[in-house]
Amino acid sequence: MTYSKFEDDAAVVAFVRAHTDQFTADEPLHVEEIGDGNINYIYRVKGNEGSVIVKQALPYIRIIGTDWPLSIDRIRIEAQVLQTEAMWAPNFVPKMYAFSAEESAFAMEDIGDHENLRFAFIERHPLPSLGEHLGLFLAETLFHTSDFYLDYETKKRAVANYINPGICKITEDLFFWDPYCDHERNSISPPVLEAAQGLWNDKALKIEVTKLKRQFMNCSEALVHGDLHAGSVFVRADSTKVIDPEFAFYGPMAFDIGSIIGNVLLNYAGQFGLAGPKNERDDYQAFLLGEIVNCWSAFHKRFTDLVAEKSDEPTMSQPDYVQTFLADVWCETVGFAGTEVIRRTIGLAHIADIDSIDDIELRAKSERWALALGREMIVNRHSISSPDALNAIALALPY
Ligand code: SR1
Ligand code: MG
Repeated sequence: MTYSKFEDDAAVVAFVRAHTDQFTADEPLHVEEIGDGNINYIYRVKGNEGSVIVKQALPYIRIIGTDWPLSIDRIRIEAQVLQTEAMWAPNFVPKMYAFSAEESAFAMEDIGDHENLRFAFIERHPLPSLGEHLGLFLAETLFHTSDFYLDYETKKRAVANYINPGICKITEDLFFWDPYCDHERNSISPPVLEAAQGLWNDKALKIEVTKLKRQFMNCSEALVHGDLHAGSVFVRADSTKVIDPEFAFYGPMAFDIGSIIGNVLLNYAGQFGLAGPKNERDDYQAFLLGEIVNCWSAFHKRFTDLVAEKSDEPTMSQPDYVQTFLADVWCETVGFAGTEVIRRTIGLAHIADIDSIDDIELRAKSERWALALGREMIVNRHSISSPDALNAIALALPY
């Protein structure tokens, strides 16, 4: 089958009318393409009152084109993951309305009353429940898709169902290889080149990154979101929604937790380059570090409670095992967070938190700070035993 982009607005409208009952038959619909992501096409379809979002995947990466082919099975995976997440964490994901394999597209709830977390961070919007919400989302989705909850057969069939090779290869390359060598995909600002070269020549670091890569490739622990950066989260003061699980697969729980914590720390780094009084920056950075603590605490507590309430697997439900397990997950979380911090600073896919700093020298200070923090997190993850210990490192690292 050949998959092609919706030809025009009428095709998007026809898709929505054929697959959902969100609009009346005679209601005029307006289509707007709103996607600013790297990979797919996203449309908002508005009626007289309501609206829906349509997402379409094509057999290649949108920002690169047909030179980088990518299986459209990712859209099937994304639709199924959104439905699985909705079973366990319904408040934290948009509702899925319909999926069509023929058009490699789905329609879902419009969460346009929320704003993207990346821009909320850059604007320093107050988000008092962010860490707690993310921790709960992670505990519910990761516990209920793991061996702590699923029986042996269901779990293994789920691992097979979510095999996502082309997508995982993107992460294997962009997180665990490109930033550690002089790769053509990297994007390195000239004043940061020397610091990047320091990483390329850092044998101890590269061995530790390879250990994390092995973990990413071989630890089929839970159905992870797989791309939990700030752009995949939408927020209001009282609500948090996680979108875009097209990178989902059975991987290490710590990869998700580390990805989002890495993004909090990247925004922390970007705060150094924002204008405004120092006390306001200090306050916002303190808020960010507090949300790392809140996220891990909420995850830890909810996961521990879920094991006590629902886990009957005889070995994993042994008293006290979960605390050993969570200590290991924290250690890996710190390492994966470090890889996210580094790859967003000198790899292919940068982030606005740092790239929007206009002054190249000021931006380079944030970038060098991020590289130093990321390295420390990867190499010394075994001795960074808690979120407080991690935050102490961020506070002590000179800018
Ligand atoms: C070519 S894809 C680049 C990045 O965009 C996605 O959102 C993932 O984060 C991926 O690494
Ligand atoms: Mg995405």
